[in-house]
Amino acid sequence: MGWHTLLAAACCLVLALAACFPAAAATHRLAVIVDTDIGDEFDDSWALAYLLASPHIEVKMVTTAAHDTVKRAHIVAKYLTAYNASHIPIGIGIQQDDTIGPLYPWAADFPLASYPGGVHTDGVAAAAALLNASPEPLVIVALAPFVNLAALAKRFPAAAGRVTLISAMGGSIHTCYDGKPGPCPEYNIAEDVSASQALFAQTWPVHLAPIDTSQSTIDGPLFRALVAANNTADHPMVTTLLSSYCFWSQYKVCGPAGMLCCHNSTEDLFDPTAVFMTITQSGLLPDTPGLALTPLTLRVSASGETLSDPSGKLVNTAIHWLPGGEAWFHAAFIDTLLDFTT
Ligand SMILES: [Ca+2]
Repeated sequence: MGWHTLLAAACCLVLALAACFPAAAATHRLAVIVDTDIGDEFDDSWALAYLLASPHIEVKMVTTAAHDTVKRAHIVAKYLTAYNASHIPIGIGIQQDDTIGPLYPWAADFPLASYPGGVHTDGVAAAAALLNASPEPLVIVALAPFVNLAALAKRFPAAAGRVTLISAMGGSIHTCYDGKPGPCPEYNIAEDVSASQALFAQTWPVHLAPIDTSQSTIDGPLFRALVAANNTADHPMVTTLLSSYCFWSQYKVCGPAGMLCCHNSTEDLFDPTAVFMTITQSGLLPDTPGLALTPLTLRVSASGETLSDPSGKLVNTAIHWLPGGEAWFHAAFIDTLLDFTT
């Protein structure tokens, strides 16, 4: 019995879902560009793995966004190489300063210059060239402050016009962090308000996964399935993820048993929720319980709130889970990581 079958059976049992997973094989894949600020919070690392492991997604390029985008490119290159995906080009986004999170030393010595897929020093121009040349529609999965996307719209409007969808983590509608009442300034929106306002000024369709639905963690049997796969030959993705997660969390220990926190649960899964939204809204997984997208007209305030405004931008916003949707997401996320083989 394979991991997929095992976990599907387990999740059916644990979560009392009527049926767990559709067939993993996909006849068509959604082509995406991923824009990420990987290296700060760990959810980008989970999200990048989820995108690469999903049979429904084809990653065409990864661009790095916000603060030190060169250092982020080292992290992306190390992950893509570990996942046997080093054919995917990397675009270095707009460098703002040398700020980077705790994951960077994990990848600091990775040789960018010899990365097989190529590293573009002007990642915004590279994304524009890809958009112009692509024979298929491209979705941008936006997991970071919108610095690069605002630059894309300003510098390359024709290419920006070819974006079929921005599928983003961002915003706060009714709920703020840790269940507090919203709206409030959410990081991806508020970090660069002018960029977010520029994003909202474009005509491109936007799907948004706000804090309302995207702050959750996984622990318990599902997370233990990941830990059980750690350091096994069949699961190099899980092994890479957990080793980098433990590095990021500085090998902190939780509880009296001396367990590493990184072997106990995920951190908040903001960005993976946006990936789940991207997959389930693609039409490639009909009849999947997931996120209910509600058309809202929103504007970005000067302080970075996403406020209802009749004259604002129409944004399909994931403010509710369908019944069973969040449990389905958690199980499908873990299962996808476990099913991945290089
Ligand atoms: Ca992010």
